[in-house]
Amino acid sequence: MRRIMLMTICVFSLASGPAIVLAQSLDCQRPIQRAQKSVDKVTDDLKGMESMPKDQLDHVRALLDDAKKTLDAAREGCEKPQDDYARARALGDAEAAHGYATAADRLHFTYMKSAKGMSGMKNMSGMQEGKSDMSGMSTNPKK
Ligand SMILES: [Cu+2]
Repeated sequence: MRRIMLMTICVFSLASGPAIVLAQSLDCQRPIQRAQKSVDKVTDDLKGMESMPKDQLDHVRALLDDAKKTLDAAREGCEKPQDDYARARALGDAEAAHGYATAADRLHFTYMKSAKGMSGMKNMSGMQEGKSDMSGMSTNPKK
């Protein structure tokens, strides 16, 4: 009886937490869209960045490549998932892709911050004075 009580409480708290709404869904489409947005943003930000030191550019691109690769894997798994496990794997890949893109974005931002006065960096979104938040980094209008 006590065990049933505990289980009931457990199930209840699982169903009621705000973060749990996400945890209950195996939808991989929306995470893929989010990851694609992040990849697009980093790709856009890299335009006109040829004056960056090559090793830095390579590092950002390496992370961006990882993001693209995992995003491809997520798409593949999400398009025709055999079962919930496949769906969950696609979801994991999509989240990983978003993570790599975020890392690329932040690394780029970090490099840019320490390269003040470099020409060609003015177009980099987020480089305006007083902006340190990554979410405000992109100045390009949303496509
Ligand atoms: Cu830059």
